[in-house]
Amino acid sequence: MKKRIIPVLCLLLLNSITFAQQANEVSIIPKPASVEKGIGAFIISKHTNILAKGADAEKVASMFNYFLNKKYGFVLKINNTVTTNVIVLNTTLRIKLPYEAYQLKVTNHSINISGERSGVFYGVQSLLQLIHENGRQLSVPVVTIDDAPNFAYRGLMLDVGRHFFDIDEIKKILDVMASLKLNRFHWHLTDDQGWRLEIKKYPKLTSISAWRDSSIIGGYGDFKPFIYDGQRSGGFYTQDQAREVVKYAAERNIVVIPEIEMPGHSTAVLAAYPELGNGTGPYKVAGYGGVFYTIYNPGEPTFKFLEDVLTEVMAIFPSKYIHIGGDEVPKDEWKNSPFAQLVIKDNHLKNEEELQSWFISRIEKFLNKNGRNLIGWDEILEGGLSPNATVMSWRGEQGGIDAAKQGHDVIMSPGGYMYIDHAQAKDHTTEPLAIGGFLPLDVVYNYSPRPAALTPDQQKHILGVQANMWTEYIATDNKLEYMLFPRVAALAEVGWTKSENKDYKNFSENRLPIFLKNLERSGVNYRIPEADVVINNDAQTGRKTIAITPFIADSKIYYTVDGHKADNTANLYTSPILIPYTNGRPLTLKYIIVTAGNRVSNEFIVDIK
Ligand code: TNX
Repeated sequence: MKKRIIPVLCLLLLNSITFAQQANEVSIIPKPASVEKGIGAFIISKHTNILAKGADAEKVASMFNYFLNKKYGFVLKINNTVTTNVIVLNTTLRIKLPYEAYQLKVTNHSINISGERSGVFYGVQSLLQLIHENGRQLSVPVVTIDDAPNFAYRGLMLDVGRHFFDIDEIKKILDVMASLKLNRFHWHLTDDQGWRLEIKKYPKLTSISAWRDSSIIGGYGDFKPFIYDGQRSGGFYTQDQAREVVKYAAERNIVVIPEIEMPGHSTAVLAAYPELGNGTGPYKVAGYGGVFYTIYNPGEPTFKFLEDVLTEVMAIFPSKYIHIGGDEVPKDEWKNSPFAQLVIKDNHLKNEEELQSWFISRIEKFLNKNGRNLIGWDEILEGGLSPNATVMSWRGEQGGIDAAKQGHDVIMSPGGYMYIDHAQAKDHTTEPLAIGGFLPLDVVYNYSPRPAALTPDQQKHILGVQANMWTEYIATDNKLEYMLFPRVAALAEVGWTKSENKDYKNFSENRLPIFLKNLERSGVNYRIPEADVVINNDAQTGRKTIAITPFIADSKIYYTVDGHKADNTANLYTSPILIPYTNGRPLTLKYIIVTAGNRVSNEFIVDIK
């Protein structure tokens, strides 16, 4: 008898644990435009086939198998004759859907996804998120989804100049980006602290500029004077590796936009080619972050160098856009340089701002001549915008607003909403070292990239949105992923989902937990969000209670209220905590969250008043 009760109990327990993921649940990030739920489910078995209609569909079918295999360890047969128990990928619709839009129809007998290649790929990503695992069975709820993006440009920038991340890590991030329907990977390849791309014509860029001999420990303000670790670090991508990343991204509907910084943030180049500076050397690859005075001189050899570099860059990256930086350029060196002053005079420029603008316009002409468009940070507005430039607005939205009013395209990436290098808690002592600031998940989520200050016509210039990951304080893959997730999931919904369909509560409470479980399963690190902590009056005892609800329902909470550290030796939370008699003295709740997969959160600290 006893023997039978235990499995039944286990089943019941399992059942309640997986409650949030019941077979009829539709949990997709970013939230689709329209979802109509039906009754029943399609069961994916080993006998299920993929039917690919169209050459593009065949390519998507193999990507579908890539993701299936990664998550569940099997692939489906691609078979063009079957009619039942089939997943149809169709890129041959006569009435074409717009780019990236798709229709996904799940019945009890078949699944149909149609659109153009990009759309079918995204339909597959939605399907992957719809799959529920019940024991060894995979089921997909009956549903009809019609979906299309709100913005064409949905980007993530990664700074590999400050710290180098290898291509395996880049690919890992590209996989998550694809699942979130993000389609632009802005690769910040050069900075004062490192040059990361092999350039055949200038080998010293990788033998010298790619390496710093030391880095400061702690944050910029932690030790004055700085304390250095004395560790050489750096790295670079070969052109073959960069091409591999471009291909890998393209298979996932992601365009890689390379950034080559100029005329500032270029100290690492000057360390190898000091003749491109303003005579203020010797230069050294920087060992700390910040804004550096050492910039390129505006001479012909500099343009020759940059055009040579960009020529190799364009041969690797087919992207229509090439990012040329342009941010944070102190003009002091140009003010003090007789040569730079001569260039100003010869070209009838008013000042150093106009010299920068002249500099960028020359580069723009070169890119345009080669069929490419220039993107720059919003400082490129100063001294006049190059005629065809697209502006990435980071110092708030104003740069973007000004540029759109002048008829230029804009990507919104304002610091207050999209700088995911900022800390994820107000109390920095509970977080790993970050650059500072405070950018919680809900602030990212609630950002809307179409400023009300623009007319509907001007708003058409807002191509989309991007979050930026600057890495001066991020040296490990684990920390990079911790800073990226879950905020990048919020970014995805900002870029894809129409404002009227956005709802933070639904995102964070219903869908995010499932997304985080999937991340955990694919070995991606993330920050475990704070639990919901609510103080209530207990009707029975008349005493106050603290209720703690973690985002991920089957996690454990360990807590203290006596001021001591919360770790796995602390009290296990099972039901609301009765607040002790304090005679008016303040108490502090400390708790940690441990997920079912044994990931441990930071210690969270809440004052109880
Ligand atoms: C500003 S945003 C920078 C970066 C820093 C970042 C730190 C921008 C175009 N430039 O060089 O890493 O702030 O948040």
